[in-house]
Amino acid sequence: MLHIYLDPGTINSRKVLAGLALIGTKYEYHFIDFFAGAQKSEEFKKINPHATVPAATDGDLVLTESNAILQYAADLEGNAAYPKDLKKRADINRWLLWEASAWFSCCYVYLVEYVVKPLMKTEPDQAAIDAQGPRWHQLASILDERLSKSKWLTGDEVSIADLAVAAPMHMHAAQRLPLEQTPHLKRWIAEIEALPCWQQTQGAVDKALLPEAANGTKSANGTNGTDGHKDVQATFNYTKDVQQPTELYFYESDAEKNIHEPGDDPHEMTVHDGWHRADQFSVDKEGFSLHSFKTAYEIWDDDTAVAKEFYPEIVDFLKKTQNAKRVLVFDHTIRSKTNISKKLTQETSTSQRAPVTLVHCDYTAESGPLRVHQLMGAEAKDLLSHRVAFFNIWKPIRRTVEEHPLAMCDVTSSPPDDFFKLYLRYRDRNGENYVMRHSPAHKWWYFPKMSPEQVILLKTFDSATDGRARFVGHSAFNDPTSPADAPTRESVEIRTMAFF
Ligand SMILES: N[C@@H](CCC(=O)N[C@@H](CS)C(=O)NCC(=O)O)C(=O)O
Repeated sequence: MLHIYLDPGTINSRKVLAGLALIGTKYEYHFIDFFAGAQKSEEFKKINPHATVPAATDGDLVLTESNAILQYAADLEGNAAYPKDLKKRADINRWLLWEASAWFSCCYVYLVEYVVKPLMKTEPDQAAIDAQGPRWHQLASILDERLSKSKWLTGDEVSIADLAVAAPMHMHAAQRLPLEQTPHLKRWIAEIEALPCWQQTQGAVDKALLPEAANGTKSANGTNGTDGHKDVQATFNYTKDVQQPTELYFYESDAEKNIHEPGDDPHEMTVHDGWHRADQFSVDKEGFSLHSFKTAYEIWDDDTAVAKEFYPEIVDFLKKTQNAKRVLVFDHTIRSKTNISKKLTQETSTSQRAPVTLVHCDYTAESGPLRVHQLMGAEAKDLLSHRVAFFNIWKPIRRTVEEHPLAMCDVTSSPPDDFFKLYLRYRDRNGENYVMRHSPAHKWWYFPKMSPEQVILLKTFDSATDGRARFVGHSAFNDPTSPADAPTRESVEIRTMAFF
């Protein structure tokens, strides 16, 4: 009888458990509490002198390598997950060796920094993550290339190599693995996650590393709770829906007196840390999504250069990720240190502004189409006869965001009725935004410590009225857990319209 000694919350243990479930091996299970250090006990070291999990025994055979346990178990049963054909087997073996010698250690850095450290209430080491980035991309691109050729790593059948290689990325959302540039790898890991053997073993992993997700419990306010999530309480400036119109003037005028200004209804709300399900948000459902985004472009104080050199990257990105036929980038705003003292309504400031701490959405059902007419002239009518959507791309610049992060109000928690108009009065024209009335049902999300290699996509208008998200409320907020000496948040927001 095969005996296995492991803690299902660790990468290599989970690999073995999922593998044995795939193969259908019978075994006797011995829990070794990794998080309590039981692998280092004298008693366990008699079985595995390396003091690591997993280990397996079968009579006098002792195996202390997860991949060797998979090979042995598959051979015990004579299983298709480890075929006897020499060439197929050699191909599987080389992936098993590659995983143990290269892939595991690379993915492990992300697990330690983004999952384990928050669990232990210590800060991730950004330098360690940055140092691993190029290696991760190099290794992931090799996997991606392989997976562009077949459904599974070694052909049409799932093998133990698939489970071995998937295990180091088993928390890929919480690990913040940048999967955007490797679409085949992303497709494959989703297929792994649909396997019954993987699903059966997910609960134990979540329980060990993401107790909040597993139990549905809330973390303590403002702390990195024992769950590894950084949910915080923060004030959001909603607007009272009064009889008179809500307005903002961007120039001095007598009419400005006695107006109803937005942001007069602050409420304390919970903001949920979205990292544990970062790749599951969608612009069509929650109204926003998170993507990795690499650019060499860096000159943010030259508007002409931004438009000429950076806008085309955004056009490409939206065409690829949203399947848009045509994309127009029409505006951008830099929120930076030098702009922090600028008033929201400062008439002369256009591309350089301070973060907005007002719950709002940039367009309304009327101002969206109007903007298409203003910018697309004679083509507008035809373009508007098909679907048009506006996306804001929000990207940290220069450094990781340490304060005033951006939060999004999940569209599934904010029905259209929660939005009403804010009239923007300019000297030469009127504009419209939506502001929001408060509701305790609103669910807020943010991605703490976003890096310049990540972007949030916000849907600010959609002409489609088929039930998909059309307007996402959002706001910068004062994160009470930001260190007092945190460097000022610097970001760029790019406004676009996409034609389908
Ligand atoms: N190459 C070994 C690695 C086993 C290993 O390093 N396991 C980790 C848990 S995933 C461990 O037990 N580490 C010991 C420790 O951190 O004290 C295998 O694949 O089984």
